[in-house]
Amino acid sequence: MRTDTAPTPTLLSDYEPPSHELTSVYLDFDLQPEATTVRSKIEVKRLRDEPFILNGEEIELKSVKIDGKVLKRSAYKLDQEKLVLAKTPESFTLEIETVCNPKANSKLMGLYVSGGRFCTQCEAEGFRRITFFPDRPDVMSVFTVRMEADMETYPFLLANGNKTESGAVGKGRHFAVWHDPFRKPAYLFALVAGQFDLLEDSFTTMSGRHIPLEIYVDPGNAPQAEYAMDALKRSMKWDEDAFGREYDLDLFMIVAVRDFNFGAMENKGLNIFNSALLLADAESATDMNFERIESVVAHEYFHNWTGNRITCRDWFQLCLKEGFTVFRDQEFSADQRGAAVQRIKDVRALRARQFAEDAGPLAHPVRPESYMKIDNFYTATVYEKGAELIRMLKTILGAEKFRAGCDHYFEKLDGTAATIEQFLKCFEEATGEDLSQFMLWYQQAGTPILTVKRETVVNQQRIHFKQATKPTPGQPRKSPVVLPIKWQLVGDNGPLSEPQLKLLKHDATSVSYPAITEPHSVSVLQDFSAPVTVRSDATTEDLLRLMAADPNAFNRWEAGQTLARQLIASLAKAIESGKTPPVDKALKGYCEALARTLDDPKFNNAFKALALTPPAPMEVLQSLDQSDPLAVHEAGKWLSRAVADYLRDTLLDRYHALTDTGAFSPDASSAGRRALRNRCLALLAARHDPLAATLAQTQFAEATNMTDELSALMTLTRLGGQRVETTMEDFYSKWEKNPLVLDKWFSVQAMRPHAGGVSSILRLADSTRYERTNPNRVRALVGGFAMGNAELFHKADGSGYSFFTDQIIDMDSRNPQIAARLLGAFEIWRKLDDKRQVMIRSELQRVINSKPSKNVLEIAKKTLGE
Ligand code: B3K
Ligand code: ZN
Repeated sequence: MRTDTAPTPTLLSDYEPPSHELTSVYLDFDLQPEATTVRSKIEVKRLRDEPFILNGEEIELKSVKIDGKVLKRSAYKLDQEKLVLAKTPESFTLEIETVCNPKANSKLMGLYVSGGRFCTQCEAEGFRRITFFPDRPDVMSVFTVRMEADMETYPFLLANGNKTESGAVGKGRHFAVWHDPFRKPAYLFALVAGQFDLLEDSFTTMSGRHIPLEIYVDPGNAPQAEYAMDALKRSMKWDEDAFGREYDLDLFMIVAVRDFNFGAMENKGLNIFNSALLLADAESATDMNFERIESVVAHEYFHNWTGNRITCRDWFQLCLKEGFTVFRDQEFSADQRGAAVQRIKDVRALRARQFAEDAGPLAHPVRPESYMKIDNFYTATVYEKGAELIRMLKTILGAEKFRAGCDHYFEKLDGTAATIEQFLKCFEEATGEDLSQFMLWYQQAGTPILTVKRETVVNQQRIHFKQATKPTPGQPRKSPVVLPIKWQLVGDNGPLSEPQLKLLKHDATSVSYPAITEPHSVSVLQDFSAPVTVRSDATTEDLLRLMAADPNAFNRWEAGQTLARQLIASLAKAIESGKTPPVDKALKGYCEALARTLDDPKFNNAFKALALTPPAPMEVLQSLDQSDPLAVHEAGKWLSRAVADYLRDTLLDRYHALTDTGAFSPDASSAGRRALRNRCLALLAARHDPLAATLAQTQFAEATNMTDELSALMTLTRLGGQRVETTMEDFYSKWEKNPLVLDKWFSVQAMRPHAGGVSSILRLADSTRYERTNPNRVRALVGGFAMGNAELFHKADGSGYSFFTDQIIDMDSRNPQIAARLLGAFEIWRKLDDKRQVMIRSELQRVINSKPSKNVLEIAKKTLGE
């Protein structure tokens, strides 16, 4: 929708309970790609004497009936966004007939066509694009759905719940009726119709119920769904063991589609997935793909309890379901793949996306208080920081009390649409703890800075902890939050104390311990016990000691990252002022510590690969004041080169020793081995080792799995040279028929250095190979470029910014959600040098002048600070 006037925000403080209750909803779909008729029959009870508001967008209203009587046009108000019935009886039957055009639905919200199949996406506000309805999560009802479609083109007709009827209706058409006995909000509605291959399995629940499991995929792809099926069964079992949660319906279905705005959707009993997060086999999917599939399958399944049975009262409470469910999927992955490695990966992602958001113009609380478009609030803050809050709750309460709180929550609020206040109250009731201060974490934006200082007082040593949070948009003053700090003393040979937990509730606190003569350091915030930035007085010597001896694997990794961040920051300064970076003691110590980690049998390969991966340059940029992003990028490369020079022989040795000889397995240990081996290759390439190109070329030619093939390809593109173009084309021809692998090809193209500069990316966007209507393809090219190609995106002449803006404006005309999300790449602008700030501001103004959608307008204005 194009807007000329400033749209009004929705406020949490304006919340009013629904005026009408829906006893039951019956929907009848006559499915035709260009004109689908939807007839609804809803039993309504009036709760308050107020107008009944039904949302509706881009659908054609044919008729409205109350208790069987057609309403005259004067009996209701209708505009672009809603249908209002000013006066209604106390209880009545409402019948509405509408027509929509699924084929023309390029926003991919509501009912649309993907690859010739009908599918839906209703969260957050897509149901209103199907029929007029009180489209808000606190209006829950029992749904029955009948659909009718051409039998040959659409042999499978699916919806939520259980199938109660089906059959032929003549003229080559058939029908099915589905009934979902669980009350649910409209955003969990789903319908699918089309031709699929079906992968079947089953799961027996803890009470002995036999649940058929069905995964629907494009014809020919069933074997690629086997890993997802296995992950589903493991998730179902895990939720029973870890949270006592059993599946409820008689059937669980997943459908994979190619055109999807995000990863997947937890519709009751009928999850719909982006095929990129469901399909995998050794040849076409990387280990990272397998890992993501496992966690997203689990995430959507876990929503059945945290999201579906207990849903959100309003969209401000989104973190109630998302934060909790991300926490649950992280715990699941930790159990499946190893806790330390999982924690490191989760924290890396948090720092890269959420910390950046919290420090920039789009910062908002985990529970926001105002929005223009709720689609813009499916953010790293709501999801990832939301999960950190649940993790802290568990740390503060302890595992047993946390579980008691969860059990109480599931029992007390089952079947309701709840708030964060109600959620926390359940934990207070179950444990007797006072969580009033904890609520602040949900209300206050910004990443707290935790300052740690040591002091020796006579024969006591003290550690002082202090917290402060910088102002964020709309929140100039911050209060202290309750901060769980896990800490431990570490000597050269390991721990000198047990791990301790200190709660910092005010601005400052301290802990003390008897003086120790032995040299030692403090390992602070073990396992990242709170989502904060640590500023400590730890010296290089402390960090090196922790890298060598911290018993907490996460903090061992963290010490290396802290040191690397400091090194990159000072290298960047040197580069920016035209000096040659010095090779100092810290750098040497860092390299030696990495060498020891690489040799340490206590750590697995996955951990070692992470230890050898320095922080992303953009993460370092966050901690600096207005810098040249390319200098930081150069500094990152310089550090990798220095590490590779130091470790050269070991890297080469490991590269060969870790070569796989057996059959492919996606398990954590095999994936860890491949990760470390490919990390060794990338480091050798970073020093432009003459051997690296040969190794990468051979690996590319001989790879039997996508992880190795793609890593080799990326290494070759970084090394450059004449062979890159032909290798890229070889990869293209090999995978031409597989759209998921072609997405990978596009992202490698988007992220690689191009001699032709930004115009090479423009050529890709203009080529017939590019599908501008497909979100995965757009994310691969435009997202890959903005987030993964610092050299071209931040090019000093501004050509990267200008290309990016053109793409956003173009995308916005079709799919505002995707355009708005990609536009987030500009949120970094205040961290950049003056020249780049001016260029990005003018690009954002260009976006605003293009009369964008509400989604894009909100992000552009907020990014500019308006
Ligand atoms: N709940 C969906 C996300 C919907 C996004 C709507 N803009 C997937 C998930 O988080 O599980
Ligand atoms: Zn979710």
